[in-house]
Amino acid sequence: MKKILALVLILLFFGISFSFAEDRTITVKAKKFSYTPNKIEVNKGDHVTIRLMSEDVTHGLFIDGYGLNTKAHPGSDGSISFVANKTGKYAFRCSVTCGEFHPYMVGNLIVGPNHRFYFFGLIILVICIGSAAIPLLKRKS
Ligand SMILES: [Cu+2]
Repeated sequence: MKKILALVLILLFFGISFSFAEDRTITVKAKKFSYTPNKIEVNKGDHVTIRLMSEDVTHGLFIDGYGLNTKAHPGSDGSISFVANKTGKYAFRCSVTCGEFHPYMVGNLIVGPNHRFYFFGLIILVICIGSAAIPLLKRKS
């Protein structure tokens, strides 16, 4: 029983320190009037760095909901670093007026649930049920 408890604790420790969060660096290229990519998908808890590169004029990138902003000049990249602690779909838009179609320069940040968290939870649940069932099975035989 003590061994099983130790195993659960070790798994929890590894789960929390390694698997629940991932470092994600995404390079977004901005040019009149679009972003490439215009869809960024991460998981909740990820440490996200968005590097913004401009291919023509000065552009910005503002993330709704997170309230984060950066600017990129041609040859001088912008950068945003944050922890994706809110799930959902958030639009990001250009925060520097760059031309007539500037209001349409948008993309989406999608923060999904942390599947790894549930996966670890499931493993721990299986171990707990297993450890409870073994003494019962032994008693029967
Ligand atoms: Cu722009």
